[in-house]
Amino acid sequence: MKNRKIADIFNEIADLLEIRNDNRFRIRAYRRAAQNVEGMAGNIEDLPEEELIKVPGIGKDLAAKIIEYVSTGKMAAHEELKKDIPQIVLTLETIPGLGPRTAMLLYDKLHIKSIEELEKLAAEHKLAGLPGIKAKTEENILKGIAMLKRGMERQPLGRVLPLAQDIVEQFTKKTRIKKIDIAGSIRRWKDTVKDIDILAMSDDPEAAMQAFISLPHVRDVLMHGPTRSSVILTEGLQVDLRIVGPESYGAALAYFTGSKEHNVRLREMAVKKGLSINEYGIFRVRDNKKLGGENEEDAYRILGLQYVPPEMREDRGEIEAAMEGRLPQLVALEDIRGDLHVHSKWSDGSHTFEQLVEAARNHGYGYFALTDHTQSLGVAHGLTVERLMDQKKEIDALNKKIKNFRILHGTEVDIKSDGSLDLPDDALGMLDIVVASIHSGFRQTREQITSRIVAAMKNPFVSIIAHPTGRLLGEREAYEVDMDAVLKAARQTGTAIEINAHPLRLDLSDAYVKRAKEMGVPVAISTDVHVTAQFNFMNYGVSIARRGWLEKKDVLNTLEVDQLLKRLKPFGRKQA
Ligand code: DGT
Ligand code: CA
Ligand code: ZN
Repeated sequence: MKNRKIADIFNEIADLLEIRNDNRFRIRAYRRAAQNVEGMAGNIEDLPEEELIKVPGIGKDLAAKIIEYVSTGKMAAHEELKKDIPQIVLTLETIPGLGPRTAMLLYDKLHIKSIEELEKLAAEHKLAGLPGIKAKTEENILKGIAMLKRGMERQPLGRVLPLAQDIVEQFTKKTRIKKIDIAGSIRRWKDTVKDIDILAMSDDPEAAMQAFISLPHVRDVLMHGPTRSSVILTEGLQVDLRIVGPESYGAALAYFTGSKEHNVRLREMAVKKGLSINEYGIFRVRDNKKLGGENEEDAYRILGLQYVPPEMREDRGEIEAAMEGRLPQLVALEDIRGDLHVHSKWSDGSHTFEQLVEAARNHGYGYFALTDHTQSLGVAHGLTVERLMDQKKEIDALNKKIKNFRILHGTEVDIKSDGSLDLPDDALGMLDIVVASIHSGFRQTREQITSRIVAAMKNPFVSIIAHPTGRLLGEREAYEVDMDAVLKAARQTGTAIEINAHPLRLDLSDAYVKRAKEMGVPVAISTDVHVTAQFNFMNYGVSIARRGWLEKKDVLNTLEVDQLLKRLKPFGRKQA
């Protein structure tokens, strides 16, 4: 599948155009195309031109470029642009927070040849004095480089999970496998992942291992044995495969799912009972009798614990809860009835209301909230009050036409730098739902950002705070914010908090989600759809909710629309 590769090239073309200070609409067109190609279902290389031009954001010109790439492995326009701009400028631009212009400037003035060189110069304050570079900029560059290095160690789950699934699929096609599971942090749905751990059962481990190390993804083989092999993928990630027999499959699955901290606690409990647990099974120490290990549940049962779902295995109190029989009944994907953060063509989304309704219905939903951006976000075609009212007319008309489905009219109102909202209250008051979020001023102090969000929550019409910490995994740290103060204000004002399910956001993160639950703050799990395929991200959001111990009753969008409107601030808003 070439979708990802083509999206990367379009993004790189946009970067190159940005470095050249090219037309911003042209730059935006490439970014939008990249977003749509990446979000497409199916292989882009299978589409003929007449189908390609139907993909939103792809016209004749970009369709031709895609076809050129599929048939030749290159895009002339991309190669041409790369000629003018040294590779190092693009490399510097991968440093989070460092824009294309600064990258070009650093190259022009200082002829920087590597990130290490830049790091050294910034640490020695040798950048200050260049146009536009202050002491604070040097500090931000150092932070960005540290983040880049960390990002290379851990990748977002949303990148790694599809890759892991692809490897499992290709592997099981090549050789006969009786059972296979992805274990480790991926099975626990941790937001970032270091490597891929796979466990399998086979009658012919040697043949299976041979098939594994010769998969097309494999760049290097680090270790090759009959029960364990390790490889490095062309994408740079390590994959460990272990093959075990049926008698200890469950024990191995529990062991390699982790977390290490959770497993350590289980082993300590075992020791106190005269038992021992390892990746082969659970044993009675006195006579070394094997008591279990075939199934993952065995150790929990023998220790007198409830079975702990993988997402909870972090030693955050789940062992105590399992001991006392009070593990929560975790929310599941099937419980979700709608999506409360959706963009359309009216702002920076790619689809029409009708297309969004069809896609939401295919997910079994009964509603979604249309929440386009507001006026101050010019690049995203944010809506003025006037356009918002036009939009309302269209939505009202469409709602009359469609059966058994409701579009809630809302907005994602920008919380401006001074804490005021980007639309007046009388406009907000006409909507079914208001989602508020921060899109600028990320470098304000902790006090400033906290009071901006609290001010937004005090507005009587703001129903939900979206992506509450603003992080972009691998690209941007969360802004400084006192989340405890935010959660407290959420509780006082009845405002809900979003788990943004976009796999590069996963914001709020799991630990804060658990805190929100403990404080009685309602949560919405939303995908922030910009292309219909992104409704699929709900899975990631639900997993974060599960990692935060949420049950169905803790999540607003498990409710049917009428119940939802009763529970959403301002409460008891007009009914359908
Ligand atoms: P990460 O960092 O995203 O790869 O996270 P994990 O949890 O996948 O960690 P990893 O790949 O180092 O190990 C996979 C599982 O294997 C881990 O969750 C528990 C188990 N494990 C690894 N090393 C140890 C160890 O030293 N002691 C114990 N008890 N378990 C271990
Ligand atoms: Ca791992
Ligand atoms: Zn949004």
